Amino acid sequence: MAKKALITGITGQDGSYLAEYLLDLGYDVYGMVRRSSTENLERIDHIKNDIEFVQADLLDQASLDKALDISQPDEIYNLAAQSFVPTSWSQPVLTGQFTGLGVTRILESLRQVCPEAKFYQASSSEMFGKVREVPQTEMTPFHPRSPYAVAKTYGHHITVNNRESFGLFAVSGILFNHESPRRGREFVTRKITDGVARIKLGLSKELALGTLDAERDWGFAGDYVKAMHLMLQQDEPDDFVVATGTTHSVRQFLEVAFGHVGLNYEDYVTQDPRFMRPAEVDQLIGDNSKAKRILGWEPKVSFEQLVTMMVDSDLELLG
Ligand code: NAP
Ligand code: G4F
Repeated sequence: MAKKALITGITGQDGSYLAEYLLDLGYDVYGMVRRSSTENLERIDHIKNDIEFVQADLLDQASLDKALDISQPDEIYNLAAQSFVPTSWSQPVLTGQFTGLGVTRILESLRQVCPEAKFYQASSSEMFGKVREVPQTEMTPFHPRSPYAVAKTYGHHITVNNRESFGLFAVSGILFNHESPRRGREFVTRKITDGVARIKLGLSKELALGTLDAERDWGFAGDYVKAMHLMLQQDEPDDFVVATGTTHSVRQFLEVAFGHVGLNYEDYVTQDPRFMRPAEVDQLIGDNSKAKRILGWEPKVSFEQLVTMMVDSDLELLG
């Protein structure tokens, strides 16, 4: 019999890649979606007929109970969250509710409805924040720098706590930034590749950004969802850092993206205080040796391949 997976956040970037991957592996895929006045399935339009949708919201316990009861999953991937860091300063309570307490709600449902199900929590390198060591490993202490990161740190600890308290197969994937042509346009990578395409096609004249000095360990989302799946196939539940082990600045991203279409970013990019953050995470770089050793996982797409893939996709979309 086919395995059943429930994905929360299936309409998001990672949800779409994970759903594709699990369908290819022969899973029955259930996607949790929240009610919206307009359909919001662009990223999964090509596979939507292969997915069973269940309506629920991370804020509503009864709806989560029902979603788990309907799907009776073998595996739950909790990807749903308010995931944009700047919004977490303007909506800190909502972010805490979705991104933090939402994890407890779904774990409570799991314990009541399907305690044998394996659980994946989408944790984040943002938890390392003002980093205590370089590179960051599974043992590096957390120092979150935004309400988002604080909420994710709670989600991480409540996942580990449920594992230790109740013996659940519950794991936390500490994923560093991962991008793709399906990335939301407000995140810096997609904002840049969309901006490059607009400028190249004569639709725009400049691109306003915040800091260009921040450095991130950027990988490809399509690679990272495979690590999520591998974590749930292990004999013992455990937490893993998923990263490329390399870091680049926003400025370097700009150089590659503009350079790919024969332009110099310095001619187009301006800096706007509106995009500066109250507290910045200056540099992230992950040590993926545990994931390599135990999961046999490694990233396939390089930084340059990622940037050019995103620029080419945006040129095609807008062209
Ligand atoms: P994303 O594109 O922003 O997708 C977020 C998803 O969560 C969307 O499907 C959204 O649904 C759903 N959602 C938000 N609030 C909800 C609620 N109250 N109830 C039900 N669903 C809700 O995020 P992503 O980049 O795919 O990331 C997936 C997860 O990994 C997130 O938890 C994120 O915080 C975490 N993460 C991401 C990265 C990264 O670099 N991408 C790195 C580390 C961790 P709607 O479509 O209805 O808005
Ligand atoms: O693309 P970003 O908004 O991603 P950020 O804050 O690193 O968070 C992403 O990755 C996390 C994993 O580490 C996830 F947990 C989280 O959900 C999300 O997916 O910003 C990256 C960097 C920051 O330092 C930011 O200050 O780019 C800098 N930046 C400079 N100008 C900008 C801009 N970021 C955005 N969004 N927009 C700008 O104009």
